[in-house]
Amino acid sequence: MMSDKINARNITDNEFFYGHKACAGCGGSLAVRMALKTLGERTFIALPAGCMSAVGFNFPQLCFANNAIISTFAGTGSILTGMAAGAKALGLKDYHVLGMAGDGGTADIGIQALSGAIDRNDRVIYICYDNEAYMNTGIQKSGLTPFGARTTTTPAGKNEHGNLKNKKNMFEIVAAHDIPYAATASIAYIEDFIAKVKRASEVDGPSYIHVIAPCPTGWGIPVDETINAAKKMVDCGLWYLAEYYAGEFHLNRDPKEFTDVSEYLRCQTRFAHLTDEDIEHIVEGRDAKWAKIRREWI
Ligand SMILES: Cc1ncc(C[n+]2csc(CCOP(=O)(O)OP(=O)(O)O)c2C)c(N)n1
Ligand code: SF4
Ligand SMILES: [Mg+2]
Repeated sequence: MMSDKINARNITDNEFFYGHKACAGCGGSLAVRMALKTLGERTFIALPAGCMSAVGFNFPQLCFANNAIISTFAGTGSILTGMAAGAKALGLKDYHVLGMAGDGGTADIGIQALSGAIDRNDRVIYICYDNEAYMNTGIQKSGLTPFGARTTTTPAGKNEHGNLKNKKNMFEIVAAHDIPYAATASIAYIEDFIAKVKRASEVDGPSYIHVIAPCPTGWGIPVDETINAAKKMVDCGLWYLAEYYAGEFHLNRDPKEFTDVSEYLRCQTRFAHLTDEDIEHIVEGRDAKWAKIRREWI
């Protein structure tokens, strides 16, 4: 897909999300900040219950320069439809309708509203910032929590080794709707993320971006390790950078060699309990997934 080049050098100096109360090193706040810098001031943003709305709307202080609203937890997709219809009815021109929801708000409680918005073919951009748990309420497991992660609802001890389920694949679930544009991203590969947000803004219909945004508080990493953790996740093959458009998947990055999975896992306290067998199981899952990707997408 073509789009005017926008990158870390020529992106605007204007800030649209500042003064918020996110923890130091919060990956989600970086995703919101960079998405809004890419899309600009005439972006109407909806955020459901979750960390980004909790830290962004502190009455009487609104931390968004844009027109921003908190949606119901389950309703991001449907509120985007309403915003798009409202803007059209007012005859507005040159604007974007953006939703930014967490992994719980997207893959669990908000999945049917998102599915409906895609089905209605509304011109809306939906970004899931994925920190792999319900962070705002104290780190509970979501449908996007990975295998082995310790959360308050998937404890780890002698007999239990954290979450027993694999992460849902929201990117491929969304692609199965035959959406005009979907992508995966990581805040560690910020130029790739920015370019994908720009492409999404050029689509005449719904678009979806799934961006990994580590949470130092929930992952148990130092606050200055957010980007490194996000990078390691891509480089060790537990996340991939891809797009879906015109009915096909496109892999954006195909590492010749993966970095060490255990190095990625062991830098986070949420995985501290994992045994060598657990890690072997995770590596096997990674290899099976990449074999399928390389067979079917390249
Ligand atoms: C209907 C409803 N159920 C539960 C809640 C409580 N709640 C608020 S934020 C949140 C966690 C959101 O998790 P996620 O979507 O992953 O976003 P994050 O907090 O991780 O940024 C929950 C459970 C709510 N506000 N509304
Ligand atoms: S708990 Fe995590 S996601 Fe929430 S504001 Fe803090 S770092 Fe960000
Ligand atoms: Mg979350």
